Amino acid sequence: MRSIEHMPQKNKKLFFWIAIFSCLVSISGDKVSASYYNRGFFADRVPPPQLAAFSGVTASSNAINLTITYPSDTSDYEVVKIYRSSGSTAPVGCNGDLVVTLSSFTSFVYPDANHPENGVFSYRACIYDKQNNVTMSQVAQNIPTCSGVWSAGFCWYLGAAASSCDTACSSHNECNISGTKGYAGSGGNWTQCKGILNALSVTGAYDAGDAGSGNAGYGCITYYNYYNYRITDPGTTCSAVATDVRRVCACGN
Ligand SMILES: [Ca+2]
Repeated sequence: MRSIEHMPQKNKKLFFWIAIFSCLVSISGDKVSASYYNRGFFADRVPPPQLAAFSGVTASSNAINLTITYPSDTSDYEVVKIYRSSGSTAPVGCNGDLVVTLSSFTSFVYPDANHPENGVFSYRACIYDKQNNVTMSQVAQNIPTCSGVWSAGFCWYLGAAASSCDTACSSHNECNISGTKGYAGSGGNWTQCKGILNALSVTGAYDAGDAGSGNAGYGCITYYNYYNYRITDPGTTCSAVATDVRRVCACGN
């Protein structure tokens, strides 16, 4: 067989164009190019396919069930990491608290029982392939149940007179100290306390604002229909009982 150098000029050109055409054919077909990727002929720069579905729901006290539905083809999946953020703002990128790392891909319900408090949590799955290409999933968010008044990420109740928040929340999945103290009580501010009082339809009473020490840890309260105020010190507790006043309590649901 003659080498290329000894071909007539016409044959060289034909040989050249056949070679170019063959290359184009082999890299244009999806299947062909995928097999080249898989064999490592080219670096895989194609991120894995999206999850088919991703959702969350409050299941029980401090437990959120995440339903993870995989696409029909997970051959490009190497690992799936699920991240969580507190509140309704989703994790930005693949950051936040790592909830779980998954390496087998059968659709299932993952119970997240390690989140810090009741309330809204947002989740995002990051799907990696072998080359570390990543696809960020849809955002999943638990939908909290609240029989009281939902505001600022907490479920609020107005306790009865001479009732602690532990009592007010006894049939509502416990007193939530992050809301009771941290948002409306001693850890929050008067504007937030007043906002929740208004949300609870406590109107017509005089807004006395912040009040100092000397009382137990009542936090945000209304003194019947005369005064609304916030005890700033000592720190608000769930157990404090305030004679003659009604406490603002964040509960679990
Ligand atoms: Ca890939």
